Parts: sequence; C-alpha cells; structure tokens
Amino acid sequence: MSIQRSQSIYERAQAVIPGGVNSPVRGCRSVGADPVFVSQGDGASIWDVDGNRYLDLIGSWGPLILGHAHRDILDTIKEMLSMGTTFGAPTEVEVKFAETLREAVPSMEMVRAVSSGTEATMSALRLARGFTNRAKIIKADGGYHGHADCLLVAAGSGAATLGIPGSAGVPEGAARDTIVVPYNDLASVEMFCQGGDVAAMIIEPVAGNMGLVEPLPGYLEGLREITRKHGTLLIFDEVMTGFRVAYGGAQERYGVVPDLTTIGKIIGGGLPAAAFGGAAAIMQKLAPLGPVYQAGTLSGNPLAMAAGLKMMEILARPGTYDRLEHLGRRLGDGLLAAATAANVPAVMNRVGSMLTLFFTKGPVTNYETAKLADTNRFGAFFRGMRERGVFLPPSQFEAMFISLAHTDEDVDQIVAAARETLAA
Ligand code: HOZ
Repeated sequence: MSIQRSQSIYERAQAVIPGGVNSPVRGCRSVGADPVFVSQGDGASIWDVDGNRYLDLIGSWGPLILGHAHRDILDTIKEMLSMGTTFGAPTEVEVKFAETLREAVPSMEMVRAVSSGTEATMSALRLARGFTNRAKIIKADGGYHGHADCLLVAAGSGAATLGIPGSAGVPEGAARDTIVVPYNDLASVEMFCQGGDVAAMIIEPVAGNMGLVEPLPGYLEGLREITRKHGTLLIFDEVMTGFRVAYGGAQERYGVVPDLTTIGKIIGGGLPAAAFGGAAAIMQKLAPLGPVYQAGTLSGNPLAMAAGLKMMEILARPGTYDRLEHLGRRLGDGLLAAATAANVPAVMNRVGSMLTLFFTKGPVTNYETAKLADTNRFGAFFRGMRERGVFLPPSQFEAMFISLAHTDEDVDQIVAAARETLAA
C-alpha cells in the first residue's frame, strides 16, 4: 500500500492547518500513524488520494449510517441545491424536519436546529440553567459532549485520546460549576443532586467517547428518578446514539425519557446539522419566546435539513435496525473471536451498530476501566488493519460504526484482516 501523495499533502497541510487536520483525532498521532487524505467514498468504502481502498468503520464518526454517497441523499441535496444554499429566513423544510424528529423522538416536543453537536449541547445546557435558575451541571468522567468550555472537564474522545481531558484555555470559572461523576454510578449523582443546586445532568445514554460503554441495567432509570426528585433536568446527549441504536435513539431502546435531548450526526444526512429539543415548557424559554438566547446564521440550513429528512425517511423503513443489529453482532463476535484465537486479552462492547474492541481483560463499564486498555496494542492493531485495507477510528476511546452499506462479506473481510493483524 503506497501513500506518497497523501504524505506530500500532509506536509503541505501541516504548514497551514494546526497538526494538518481540522479535528484532532484525525491526526492519528495516538496510534503512531500519519493521516491519509481521502478523495472519495462509495457505500462501505473510501479511497485515499493514492488510490488505496479501505473498508470504512468510521462512517465520518457516525453520520453515514447509509454508507458513503448514498444516491437518494445525493439526489435530494442536488434538488434542494438548485433552489439556493441558505436564506437566513425560515423555510418549510426545517418545519418538516422538526415534525419528523418529534415523531421519531416524542420527548422532543419542540426542536431547535443548530449546525453541530457542540452547539446543541452548549445551548441545551444554557437553556437548562436558564430554566432552573441553577448553575451547576453534572457530567460523566470520560463523557464527551463537544468542546464548550464547561464541558471540557474530564472529557473523552479526542481530549482523552491526546491526554488533555481538561483543556488549556478553559478559565477556572467556566469549569467551576461542572461536577464529574463516574459513568454507571448512581450513588455519586444522588449525592451531588441533594444540594438542590444542580441545573442538569448531561449524559451519553450509551457512552461512545471513552470507547463504547453500555449503561448497566437500571442506570438510566436511576438517573431519571434521582434527577426528577431533585428538580435537576436530565439531558440525553444522543448526538451519537440518535437514529443509531434505534430509530428513536437510546431513549427508545432503553425506555427512559429525558427532559432535553441533543442530537446530531445522522440527522444531517452527512451535512452539518444538529438539534436540541425537549418538553415544550422548557423549550419555550428560548428567544424569541423567552429569555434564554441562542442563534446561528446557518441554523436549519435547507440543504442539511433536506438531507436529514431523506435520511430519516430511509431509516424508518422496516428491517433497518434488525439489519444493523445483525451486522453489528457479526462484526463484534468476529473481532472478539479473532482476539481470542490470537490469545490477546480483549473485551467487545457493542450496542447495535456501535462497537469497541478494548484490549484489556475487562469488563469495561466506565472510563477508569476503559483506561486500563493497552493503547499501544490498539495502535499496532489500527496500523495493521489499515495496511490490510480496513479504516478504524484512530483511537481506543472512539467507537466503530457499521453502516447499512456494509455486506456480510465486507464484515467477513474485516474479521479476516483482524485475524491476520492480531496473529502478527
Ligand atoms: N470528536 C469526534 C468523535 N467523537 C471526532 C470528530 C472528527 O474528528 O471528525
């Protein structure tokens, strides 16, 4: 596999873009590799600028649940494109988008569209604080909710990958009201909520940014009960899990209803879109109805709304989530068997089509136990898989995503590559 052109673009990139990348994990530093520069995608595959093909398990970090360059999504975008790209004024397509989202996730009685998951979580927290007149928030150790100041405390994803879970540049004041608790631990939440001064607990109902960690039985129900008892709002960050672990997200899969939801990735159909929403009584505190300010020039962008709507329409077809479950199980079982065959200690954590192979004896139930994984071994695994034409997320603390474009044969090819890599 030659990557000469990729390397020369990387050299140019480093001169004009910090680290050569526009989002840190893409730099592949923690796995001891250089990034490859991608030229195109189709279905389950991507190609780099040197013409190498890879089976893709990143899916642009979650949005591409239908695979790359899905024809119906592209046609929808083209159709909308012929009308213009943005108006900065209301459009019918964003109303239809909000209606469809509410049908899928009924707890989102009212919805506000934004352009990224970071904006969604930042805005939802401001709203929760404005609604409750309280300042404190609770988040999980290793939980990642975008890069707003108050959330870059004990943060997962790229911050965990690069060892900067508390970022420089976050003033002490911005982080002072953020309380960190272990994931899957109810006692600490109960303890901190007792003071009656916590505005919200924000949580990934399935953690996806410390690697994949599933909520233990009763955890989400327990959070619902404790937060309700103490007048704290429960925010589910479903940026990753929305339309991924079920059509209605983790709240449908686990049957627990939050006060507010943040959602992104899939709902943009591969274009930048996210949203937050929840009970009407809370959402009506937003400007122009209420005193909580939030705005965005490209919010509700018509191209992204149209692409997202088409995506939701396709995902609503019967059999979608059974197929994703089938593919996820086939891949998860196959990767774990490959590790076992090679005598490599490993744990497979999986919910539907999101999964992480942790190189540890496990179990992995929170960030403390995720951190026990052998990241050097993960780096070698990443490099070996890429050599063999499989593109994994370049971090032990990110989830792999499988798409409806993957076939059983693709999965078998990925597992065969894992067997070879782990044996080596
Ligand atoms: N923080 C994102 C995944 N959890 C990474 C996004 C990207 O690098 O594109």
